[in-house]
Amino acid sequence: MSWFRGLFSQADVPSPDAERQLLLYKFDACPFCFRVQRDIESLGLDIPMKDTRLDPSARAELKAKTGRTQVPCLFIDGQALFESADISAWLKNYAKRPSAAAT
Ligand SMILES: N[C@@H](CCC(=O)N[C@@H](CS)C(=O)NCC(=O)O)C(=O)O
Repeated sequence: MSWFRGLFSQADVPSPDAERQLLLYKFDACPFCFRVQRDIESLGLDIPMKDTRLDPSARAELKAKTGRTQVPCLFIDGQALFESADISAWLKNYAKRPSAAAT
């Protein structure tokens, strides 16, 4: 979806209109992560998460994949999306994907 890509500073973010494999890196004391987790809950999404403070290997994994340790970071089909506002906007669109209505 070309209109969608224009919303984000990060290139190659898969569009939210199809089923995607998601993984959120976060830690609990992070207010930006809290906001994303609150949105995930209110949207009724079930997304696997890794805590980079509780699990040093998760932090190392995030660093190895992206060169950064910043959270929240949402992996969408293996593509990293940083920035809580961008993540929340993507998730709000993802919750409206056509296949979500069928489940
Ligand atoms: N603008 C970012 C800020 C994210 C941020 O500052 N995260 C902090 C934790 S609250 C962090 O990951 N700091 C460690 C690091 O950058 O390596 C967002 O809205 O997601």
